[in-house]
Amino acid sequence: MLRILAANHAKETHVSESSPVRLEKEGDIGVIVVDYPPVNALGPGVSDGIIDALNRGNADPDIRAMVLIGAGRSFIAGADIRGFGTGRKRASIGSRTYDVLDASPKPVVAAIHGFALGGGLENAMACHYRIAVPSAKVGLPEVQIGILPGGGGTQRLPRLAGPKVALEMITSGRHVPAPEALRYGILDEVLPEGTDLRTSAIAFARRVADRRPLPRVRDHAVQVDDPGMFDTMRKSIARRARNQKAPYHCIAAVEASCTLPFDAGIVRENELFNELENSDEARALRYAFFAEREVAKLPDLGEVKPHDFHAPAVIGAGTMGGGIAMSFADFGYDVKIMDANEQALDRGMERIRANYATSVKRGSLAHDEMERRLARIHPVGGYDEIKDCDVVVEAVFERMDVKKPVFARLDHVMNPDALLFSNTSALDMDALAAETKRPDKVAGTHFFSPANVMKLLEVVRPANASPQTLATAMAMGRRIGKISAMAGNTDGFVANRSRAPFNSEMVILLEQGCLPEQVDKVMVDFGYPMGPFAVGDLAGLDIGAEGRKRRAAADPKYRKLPIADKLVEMGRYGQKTGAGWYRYEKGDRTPHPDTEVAAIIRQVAGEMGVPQHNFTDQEILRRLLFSSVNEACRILEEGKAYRASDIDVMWLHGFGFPRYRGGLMYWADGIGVREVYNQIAAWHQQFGERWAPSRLLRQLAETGTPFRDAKPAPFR
Ligand code: 3H9
Repeated sequence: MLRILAANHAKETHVSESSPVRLEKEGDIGVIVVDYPPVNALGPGVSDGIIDALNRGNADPDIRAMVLIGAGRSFIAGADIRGFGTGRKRASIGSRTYDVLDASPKPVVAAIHGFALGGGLENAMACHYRIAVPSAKVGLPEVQIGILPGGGGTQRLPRLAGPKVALEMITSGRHVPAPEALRYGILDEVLPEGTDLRTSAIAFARRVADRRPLPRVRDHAVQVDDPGMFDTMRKSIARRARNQKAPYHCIAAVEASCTLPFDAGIVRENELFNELENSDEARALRYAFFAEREVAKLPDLGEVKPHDFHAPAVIGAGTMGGGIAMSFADFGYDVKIMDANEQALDRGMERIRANYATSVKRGSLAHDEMERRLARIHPVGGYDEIKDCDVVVEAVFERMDVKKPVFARLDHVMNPDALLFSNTSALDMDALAAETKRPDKVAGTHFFSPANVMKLLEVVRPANASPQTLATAMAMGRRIGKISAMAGNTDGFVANRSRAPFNSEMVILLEQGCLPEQVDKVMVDFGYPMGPFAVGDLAGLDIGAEGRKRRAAADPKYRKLPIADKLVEMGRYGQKTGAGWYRYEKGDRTPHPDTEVAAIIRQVAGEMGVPQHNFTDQEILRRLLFSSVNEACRILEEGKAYRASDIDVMWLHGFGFPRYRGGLMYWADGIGVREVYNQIAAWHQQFGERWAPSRLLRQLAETGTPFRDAKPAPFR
């Protein structure tokens, strides 16, 4: 049903009561407003609403041209991702918004602010003109959720921007800023800063209202300068796209734009899209997309507004402290950094400079941007100089007796409102908070190494932290480009605690007959960028040895790892000493399998009297990952994490778990909770206590409840 909300000779609004799209008349221009918060995804009724408004605009003799615009913070963020894989009804080619916009006899101007992504940009490209505000971003990010642009994007973008740009944009999914999109020809005009988009779009529509023929992207020719570019792209993505279909289908679809007429290209795009929508990879990537948004929600803390922070400080200019300071500087914050003595501070600043210089050398950072970032990092000589900062991240040596006095001192010097965060990766946050008279303003902010690169920020929640402190720590992470996830205050917190059994199991596998290179190959084939032994060599084996010593001292039942200890005793610390689990040639980071390591493994296994076994790839994979699934269940049953999907987010962004497998728990759900339980129970019989199934795992198996639906204990 239509009703007229407002009517005067200048502006009338027609809106169907339930439609998220309305047609407003501004004199001779029809303005089609998509109003479907929060980001105007093409949810239920949006596409039909656009078509309906367009038809009415075309039928109205007073309207000469139309504007398509989004209400709220964005143009259109793309198809509704929640609708994929649900068997939703899809319009057929010829009757989709893209087709109807393209065929409109009156010109339509897309007016873009915020984001025009996926189906949003595809609709914009089906319009006859596109204008944008300078802060707008456009892109076809479908590959990141395991599909391809299925609304004509793979055929129209090459016609507008050329196949080379289209290939790069579609295979990366990158959001392209409006000024860059203008250079590529994707936009017709970027408005001057501060101009009102709607007013300008209406004026633009009036200017072009009578121009004929209408410029239709489908009529452009595709200019192919380098026919070899498709194979070159296939080769260049081979490593990062292994085990995945979508990136290759994206290439094939863009290639089709160069070899087929427009309509046949659209049919080909549709076929390729249909092969992807329900693939395992697309399902896992959609799950990851929503898990990353869910992780920001703190369900038991109520509506709480984070503090605004402006002046961060970092204590400790070591590798972690330096990386944390860089994270602040990278996102525009002036940050103070201090250390116990001047030499350490100088060394820290040198390391920061060298890290930035490496990025400049690699071409990922412009030289003047490096200078700007460096200028934001202010080394300071003492606590007096940071006392006015509003958040402090402590990153001093990882020992309680070193951290406690730092916290006591900070509490003494800092403004009473300042928040005190610690980058500890395992120490008891309650004990640190107890050093202060403001335990409500203390929390853990555990960065992963290298801190300026890794996306995960684990926010650790001590018993007395206020909701606002926790919300601020979470928001701080997001402001500096991290994905913040809340963890309980338990040994190793959530990420490292859930990973710890994997770390033990990989060395125990060696005792039983595996070699490091065999385990690494299985994990790389599974999708990790590097195998766990190669990662160990990169991080330094001495670091893990410290942790094992501490745990063995605290727990007489602690499962020792004699092979790993032996390597460290021999001074094989990894890449930095030229030998670890692998050997390294001077100046080269390539790991080479080492017969000396194989001999040590045989010798220790012999001394321990462990029976030797030939492992299949699946056994290796499951031994490593199931051990962690079991521990993750313990974490949930103890109420140390909110959701199984939070643990998945931690594994994706803290440990390089392949995103197209969703995360540890999602992957385990793919196997099935009963099968996981049965295997763990069998290994419990075979290997003893370390494989005892957790209570939650048993419950889930008994009731056939997937991990993703597990109800953890209330957070504590
Ligand atoms: C596509 O278009 C296929 C086509 O080729 C057509 C094929 C036929 N759907 O991220 P935020 C929700 S595929 C459903 O926190 P931000 C999101 O879950 C699509 N929901 O905001 C969250 O909900 P909640 C291609 C969506 O400002 C809320 O909106 N497009 C969608 O940090 C706020 O999101 C994409 O892949 C969606 N498309 O970032 C773009 N988008 O509040 C995906 C968002 O309940 N979206 N939501 O947790 C994004 O990248 C970001 O959301 C965006 C805004 C950059 C737009």
